[in-house]
Amino acid sequence: MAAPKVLAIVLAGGEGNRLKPLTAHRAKPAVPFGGIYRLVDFALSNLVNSHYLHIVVLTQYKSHSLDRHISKTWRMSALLGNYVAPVPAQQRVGKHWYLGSADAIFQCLNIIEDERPDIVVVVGADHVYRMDFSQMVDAHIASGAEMTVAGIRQPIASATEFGVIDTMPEDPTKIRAFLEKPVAPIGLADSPGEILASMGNYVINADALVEAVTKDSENSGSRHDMGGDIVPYFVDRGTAGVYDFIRNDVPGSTDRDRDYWRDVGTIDSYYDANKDLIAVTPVFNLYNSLWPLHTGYVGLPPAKFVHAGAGRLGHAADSIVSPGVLISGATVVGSVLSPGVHLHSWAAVSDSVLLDDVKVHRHAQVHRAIIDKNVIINERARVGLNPEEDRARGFTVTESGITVVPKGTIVD
Ligand code: ADQ
Repeated sequence: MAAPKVLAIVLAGGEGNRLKPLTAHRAKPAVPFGGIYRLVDFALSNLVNSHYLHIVVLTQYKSHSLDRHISKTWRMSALLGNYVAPVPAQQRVGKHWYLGSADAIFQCLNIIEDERPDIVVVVGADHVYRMDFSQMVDAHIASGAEMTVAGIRQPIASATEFGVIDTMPEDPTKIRAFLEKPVAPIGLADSPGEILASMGNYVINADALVEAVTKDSENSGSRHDMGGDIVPYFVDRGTAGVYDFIRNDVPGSTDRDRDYWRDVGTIDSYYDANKDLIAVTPVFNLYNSLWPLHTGYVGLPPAKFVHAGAGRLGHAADSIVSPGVLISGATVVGSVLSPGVHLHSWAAVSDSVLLDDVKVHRHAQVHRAIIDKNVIINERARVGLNPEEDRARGFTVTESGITVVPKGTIVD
């Protein structure tokens, strides 16, 4: 059988409210992660590594930095007919923006009509993981389902964050019921403390998708949401299947990171996922060259460490240090430093994530904090050592005590 023609759609228009203030000026998929990446790079790397090279990225909310990143980083060979195209909301069907993720697809049906794919792979843009979508597509075709939803076990306490999948007892590859973010979820029969959560990734027969989102657009009671409305539509038709992520086997994965998938939807989960990268045996391994994670080349010089001695260390340990970083007589432990970060003598940074071009001046201290782009931390200033003081300065401090300093702030 000839390989099916696949079009990939990346849903990248979400607001990411719970990641504020990191999403105050950028869409969630554009949030920097792991030093040199943006969140959208994980979905796009997975698609490209799966050899799906016709990709549209539907953008909407504060999409400027996302569009710029995609256009700069993800240019592919148009000569070979491959592309990654950011598609902003265009109001093609009326004077309203995308009402939800299903409406985003409905408003872009012209792309499906032009491409005439057999299958559409629809993925979210705000998760950190490795996945070979071609394995899911193969399973989808073999199952005969019209729509297949990728599922992963998650703690039952997180059910309000996810679509929850209930499978048929006689055939666990078929979906019997699907509840979007239920408040009273029922645990799995073999593991009551867990649910099978939708990963927000779908494989759908193209003609069935066109019909589903067209009908959905005519339904005034719909929220026009892939999880809330389109998955239940296929469940009602009896043609929705589930693909258990545990089956996915990406080349080069280790036992430790094979099933890694993080929804970095909150400040705490974003912070924890960054920390996962710097564990001595990484929980998520960035160094798997068989499944490379692509991102923009920033054209910066190598990281440099200077001024050890006279009570200064000029070093970093258990940390990720990006190109263009300058550690001059400062000490860094357990942290992620993004491109262009400069740290000066006797500054101390621990258990923190510093985004692009942050400057930390002499004797300043930063602990358990996320410091957004272009922040300047002045001499002897302290961040993350006193939650009350940080809140009084207008910074967000999470329940677990992570301080977030918004983009461009000057901290004294
Ligand atoms: P959520 O992440 O809460 O749940 P949503 O906010 O719709 O759902 O985001 C899903 C994806 O769609 C994100 O990548 C987002 O950026 C994008 N998106 C949202 N609104 C959009 C719009 N108007 N235009 C374009 N893109 C848009 C979803 C599913 C759940 C599943 C979780 C997994 O609904 O069933 O469990 O993802 O995290």
